[in-house]
Amino acid sequence: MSLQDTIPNNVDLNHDRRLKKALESWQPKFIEWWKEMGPEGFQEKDIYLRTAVSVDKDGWADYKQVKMPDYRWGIFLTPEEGNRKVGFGDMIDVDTFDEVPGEFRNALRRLIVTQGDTEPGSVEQQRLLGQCAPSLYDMRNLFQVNVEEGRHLWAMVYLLHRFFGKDGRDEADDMLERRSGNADKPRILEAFNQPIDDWLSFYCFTMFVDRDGKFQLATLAESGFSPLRRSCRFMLTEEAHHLFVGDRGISRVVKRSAELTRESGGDPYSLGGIPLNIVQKYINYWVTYAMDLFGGEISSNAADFFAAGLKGRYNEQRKYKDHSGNEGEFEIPVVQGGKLMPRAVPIRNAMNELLREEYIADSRSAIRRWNKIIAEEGVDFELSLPHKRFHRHQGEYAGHFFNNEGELCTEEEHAVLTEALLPTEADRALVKSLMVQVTEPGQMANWISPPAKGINGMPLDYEYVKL
Ligand code: BYC
Ligand code: FE
Ligand code: FE
Repeated sequence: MSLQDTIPNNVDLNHDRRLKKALESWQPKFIEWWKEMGPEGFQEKDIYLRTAVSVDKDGWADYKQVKMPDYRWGIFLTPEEGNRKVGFGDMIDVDTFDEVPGEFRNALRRLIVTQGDTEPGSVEQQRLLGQCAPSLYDMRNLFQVNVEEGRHLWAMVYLLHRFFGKDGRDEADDMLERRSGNADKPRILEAFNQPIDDWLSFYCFTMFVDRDGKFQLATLAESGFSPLRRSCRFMLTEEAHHLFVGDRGISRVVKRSAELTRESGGDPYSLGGIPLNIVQKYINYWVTYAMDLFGGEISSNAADFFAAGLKGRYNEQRKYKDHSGNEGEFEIPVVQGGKLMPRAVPIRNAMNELLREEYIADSRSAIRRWNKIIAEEGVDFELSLPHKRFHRHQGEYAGHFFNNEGELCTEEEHAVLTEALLPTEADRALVKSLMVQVTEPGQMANWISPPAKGINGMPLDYEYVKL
């Protein structure tokens, strides 16, 4: 573990001088990008942040007040485990690879670049949110998420520099060139080009888009390419906090909205709260973009990744007996002659859909918890997940129109549904009108209820950001 180095790491950078030099020349470009595209207006403030300082199960994190540009972005891989065999695909029981096999070079590079590109994308999307944070507690959580997404970029850039030579260095530079939402050089995946300019969007994003991160990272954490597997394992420990921020954020909004719905007799906005049907629309919006992130329902890319032992299934080792992925088929409805018809697809080609199903099940359990909160307030309203075919831009269902029951519909019907089920300009304006920055320690904006407790055992009214 080299924590004092300019780049904290547990990959023995000191013994690879060329790599170290290459990363040290990328570092100032990263910092420049961070200052330009990271959280606006808070770079010189002291923030109570957690920094990764080791990969031990207990106590890998150090909490203290730091300025974001001084955050110790480092390279951390979980330790090599005992069993060092590829766990699935065509190479089961072959030794895991510590170097990139030539025939998988392009596939691996694509996976790493796609993963890496999301990280700075999310930081860019969230850069103005500090200015309307509902509390110092939330503001700090936002910045914590942001610095960790920055570290996730470092994790992927390390792999690019270490294993992909000049191509890898070029890709690492391009990560700092693309920009969320930019027409000429957008981020690769569409969810990372959608604006996030209010906190309801932020919570939905960390709940539902970071959750795609959890599932994608989990499949890469099964990878036969050891450095990728070990990088993603450690990223997952940080990801848990991002999901916490999203899940609890929505819980707190839902609780406050339900309270104000009850108190106002059905018009929470009159008391400064967000109507629950608007919360539902925001959920629909972000979940449908998250559905796209799993890629095509039927994908030869996914089959190739699996065959090569690069990207497994969720909980591949724990959940499945057959790891070849050659047994059985998965039925996927496809559009044929204007109708939805079942098609039996070999499991390997259905990997994206299997993962999407895992994601849906995970998200459903959160929806159930939120509905309990609403019921406890005595309000008659139920949240739900949108149908996986509704409002899709990628895969089998893109280019067709589906209603929220998953049935084909006409373009006109779809336009009406879009208006009813996705945030309108007026909805967005309403939410935005409630976004006011609250800077008094311990105080909350009126539209959200307080969290159950503070961070790392600190009181709720601790000054998490010193303004
Ligand atoms: N937008 O065979 P297909 C996270 C492209 S989130 C735009 O259907 P495949 C985070 C696709 O690239 C986790 N393009 O899909 C969260 C392909 O293009 P080419 C991110 C898309 O390849 C919050 C074509 O369509 N990690 O970490 O099986 C904050 C056909 O592709 C989209 C990963 O995604 C889209 N949504 O699967 C911060 C893991 N979907 O090759 C961070 C790495 C597909 O024809 N990536 N396309 O030009 C992958 O595993 C796969 O690339 C995907 C796509 C699952 C994304
Ligand atoms: Fe991340
Ligand atoms: Fe994340």
